[in-house]
Amino acid sequence: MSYVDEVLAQVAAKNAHEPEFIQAVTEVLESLRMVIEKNEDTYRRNALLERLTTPERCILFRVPWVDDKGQVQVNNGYRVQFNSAIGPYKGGLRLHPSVNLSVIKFLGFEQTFKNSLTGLPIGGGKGGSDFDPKGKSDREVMAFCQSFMTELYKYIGADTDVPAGDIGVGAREIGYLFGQYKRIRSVYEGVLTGKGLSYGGSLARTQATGYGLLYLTDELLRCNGRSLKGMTVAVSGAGNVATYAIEKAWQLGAKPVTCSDSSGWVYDPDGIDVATLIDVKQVRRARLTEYVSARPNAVYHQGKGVWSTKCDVALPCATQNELVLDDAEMLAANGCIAVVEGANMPTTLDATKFLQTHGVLFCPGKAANAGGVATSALEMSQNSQRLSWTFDEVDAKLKTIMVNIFHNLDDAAREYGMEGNYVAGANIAGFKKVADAMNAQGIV
Ligand code: NDP
Ligand code: 2IT
Repeated sequence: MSYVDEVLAQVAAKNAHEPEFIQAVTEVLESLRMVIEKNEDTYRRNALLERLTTPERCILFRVPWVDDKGQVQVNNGYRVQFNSAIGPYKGGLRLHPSVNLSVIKFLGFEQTFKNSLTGLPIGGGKGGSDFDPKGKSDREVMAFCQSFMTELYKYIGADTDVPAGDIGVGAREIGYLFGQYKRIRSVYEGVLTGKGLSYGGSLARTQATGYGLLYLTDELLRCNGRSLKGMTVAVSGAGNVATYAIEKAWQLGAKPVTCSDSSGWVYDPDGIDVATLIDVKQVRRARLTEYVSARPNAVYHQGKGVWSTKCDVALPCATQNELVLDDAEMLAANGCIAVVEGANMPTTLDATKFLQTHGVLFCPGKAANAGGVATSALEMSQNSQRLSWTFDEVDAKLKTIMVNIFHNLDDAAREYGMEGNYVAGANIAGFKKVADAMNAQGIV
């Protein structure tokens, strides 16, 4: 049996109850076959793949907090410190009822490769809780965040592990988490990113994931003889990534026509209005039905269905496994030319394969959404320097990083005779730097 197959079988057996983690590992290891085969004996002897697929540390903890009725609630807290070969652990915190160890491990594993692709010195980590911020008062969210940090602070620090936002964690939650860390540790340091601008945040971090997604999409299309100008774009999600992807799509001459949340989706024939979307989702924290009330031509559909929209480019920006084989078939049949992932692992393995074999350009999230964490690393640099850069400076660095990421994937795929396979390109380019660093640091 090849070394890759041996490790895949081991990972599946050892993590049998963790489907998302097995899915992420399968995607990566399958596309590393050619790289591994070149050095199979050394890698096997050093158990490189076993080490790469086993988190350095998983921290699981109880998060008790008191709700507005005086009732004590208990949630599960997680921080998976996956790989610190190239820098301190770095990755977001997710607050969503679907969070479990499998989800956090898959995200931490992906983050390791993504962070490597940014070219910046950050290792991979992820955390979160099954706490649902929806429908909670500000006080309840604060109580949860303070309790979560009261345990988490023991394991993090500006040079150790630097969490940030993800689903359900935005400026409000980062503020409460930062306040509690500072209170307990009496240290004012860049221990979290995505901070508010008045206490060490970076300009353009809020926009970075969505903007970066579009910078990469623009370069991908340009290098394939196309352009975003005049294209119709279907976007899923209505949160941080989706909102600023929609904003940048407009700025680059495209027309974004959809967005979605966990209840339903919107088609706006005039294009999604960013100000209305921000008012509904960020200011009022309301459902997308409110968007349609403000935009008479827009149509609201209950449930799933965003990928049935005729579009040139599809940008899944909500959550994992939201674009399945049926969706891929519909997109291809409707003439979609590119699927670029804003979310982490939004496309299932069979849907990815279908798109790749039916002439649809496909770029995975670990490359396409890396602008968020890259800008987080820029926030860390600014905090260390005790300086802050202008919006345009950060945005220009972000754009350069995204264009470089695309060319790294493209070059890596070509080097191994898989031109246009950006999944393989991303995994190979991300893997090489981490593997080099792990080899250099001995058996740890
Ligand atoms: P937000 O919480 O801001 O928004 C998430 C959006 O996705 C919301 O519209 C939410 O709907 C929807 N959503 C979440 N879970 C589900 C679900 N299970 N089913 C259907 N819809 C769902 O999160 P972000 O925009 O920050 O994150 C979106 C994706 O991008 C995630 O995969 C995240 O890991 C990834 N990502 C985020 C980065 C960042 O910087 N924030 C960086 C890189 C990747 P509702 O409003 O109903 O909750
Ligand atoms: O998935 C991701 O890359 C993020 N949620 C952002 C992580 C970060 O540290 O900014």
